[in-house]
Amino acid sequence: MERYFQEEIETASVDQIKAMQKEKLIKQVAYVYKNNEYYRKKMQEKGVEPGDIKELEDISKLPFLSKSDLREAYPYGLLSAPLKDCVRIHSTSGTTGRRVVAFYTQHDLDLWEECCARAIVAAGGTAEDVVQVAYGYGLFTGGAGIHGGSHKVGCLTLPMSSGSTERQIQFMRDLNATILACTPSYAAYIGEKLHDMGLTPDDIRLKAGIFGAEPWTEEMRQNIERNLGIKAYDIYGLTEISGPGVAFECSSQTGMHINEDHFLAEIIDPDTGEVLPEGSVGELVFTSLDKEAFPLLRYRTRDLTVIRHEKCSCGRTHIKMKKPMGRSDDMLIIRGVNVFPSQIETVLLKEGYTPNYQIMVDRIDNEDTFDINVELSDEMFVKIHSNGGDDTDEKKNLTAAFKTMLGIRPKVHLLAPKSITRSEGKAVRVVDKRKLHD
Ligand code: DLL
Repeated sequence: MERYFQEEIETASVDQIKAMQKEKLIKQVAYVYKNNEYYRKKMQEKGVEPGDIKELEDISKLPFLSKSDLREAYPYGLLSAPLKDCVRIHSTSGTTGRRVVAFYTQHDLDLWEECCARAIVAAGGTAEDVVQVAYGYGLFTGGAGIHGGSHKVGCLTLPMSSGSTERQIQFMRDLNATILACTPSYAAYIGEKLHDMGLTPDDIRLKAGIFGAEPWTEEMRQNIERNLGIKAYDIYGLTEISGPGVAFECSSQTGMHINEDHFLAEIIDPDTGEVLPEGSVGELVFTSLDKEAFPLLRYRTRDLTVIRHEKCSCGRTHIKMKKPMGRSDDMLIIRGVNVFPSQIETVLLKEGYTPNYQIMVDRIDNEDTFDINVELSDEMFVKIHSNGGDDTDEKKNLTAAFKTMLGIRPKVHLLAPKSITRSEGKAVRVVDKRKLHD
């Protein structure tokens, strides 16, 4: 029987949810207008007042917020509650520009942790479970969010943080961890390490994994499920909106339910900003409905996905989003063609390679170069070397598979096992040297 953390709200009818969203939206807009000068100015510039928001559809009258607003308003400009009422900050691991800082009151932390608790229960978690949290702790939201959710469910929580992989496996075995929470790339690494230590999934007690914070493919899911002997669940979120648990996968694994009682989702055309009908691919935009410290309205995530209401076998009624296919700013344009790292991952795992790869892009003599470093498994390495080290056929076949998927031909390099640095957090898949020349 399906279990829920907050059954009444997780299975409420669509009409009930919409009515609740409308009431909360009206209140949240008035609250932000009153308490946040930065957004009030944006609304005034657009000629919108809180009184104009009477129906859910009126949300399209509100101005968007984007990462550049967050940078401009750093650190306190988008804070909507008195600093004395805030109890925590988290921050994103952005590589360029100023960091983004998000604030939380105790109410905001409770709301966020409840969302994470819903995700843990949807992955089969109960008070009997032992949750090993191997997301990073600190400014990153992964560790703290799942940790709080695990407490709310009443699980025994192992606050491991990421890294020290052998020690992770030792604790996993000694304390009989049943649920692992970390990035999918770290889960793949833990699976690999388990194998290297001469262990099999039978030597551990894990039953489920809650993996997110970066895009990962269905092929990667199967790889992790096999290597760890678990069912792997996806979880989505972003610091600006709270952290992990904005959306989470249930037993049907056909998309992630967005916690719609707290976060209102829209899909827009990333170029025009126009709201697209349900079922279209576009950029995901979130409006928080009941936060106090950092309630962003119409925040552009840059994540590309599809959202859809559909009857779900788990009984949850909240709208579902597909696995994001990547961020619009992760998309590479190489020789004029759009390339997502997830497409490379799909090809590699389908063709029997490891998910350890790196994409190298550069511009030489005004032309894009496109190289993919692919790491061989021990078995493949031995096979190639027993043939005298000639990997021409393997390279040819893999290059052809990439050409079919992408439409352009990369230069493939097959590397020895363990030559690509493993990730303990979000994997770095792309080295784009063209940016250095700009
Ligand atoms: O990654 C929060 C999180 C922690 C989510 C742990 C899930 C688990 P940020 O560091 O602010 O927050 O990065 C947010 O990561 O906009 C997406 O581009 C990407 N992302 C997060 N979850 C997924 C996922 C955390 N399941 C950014 N699939 C988001 C694909 C994801 N991309």
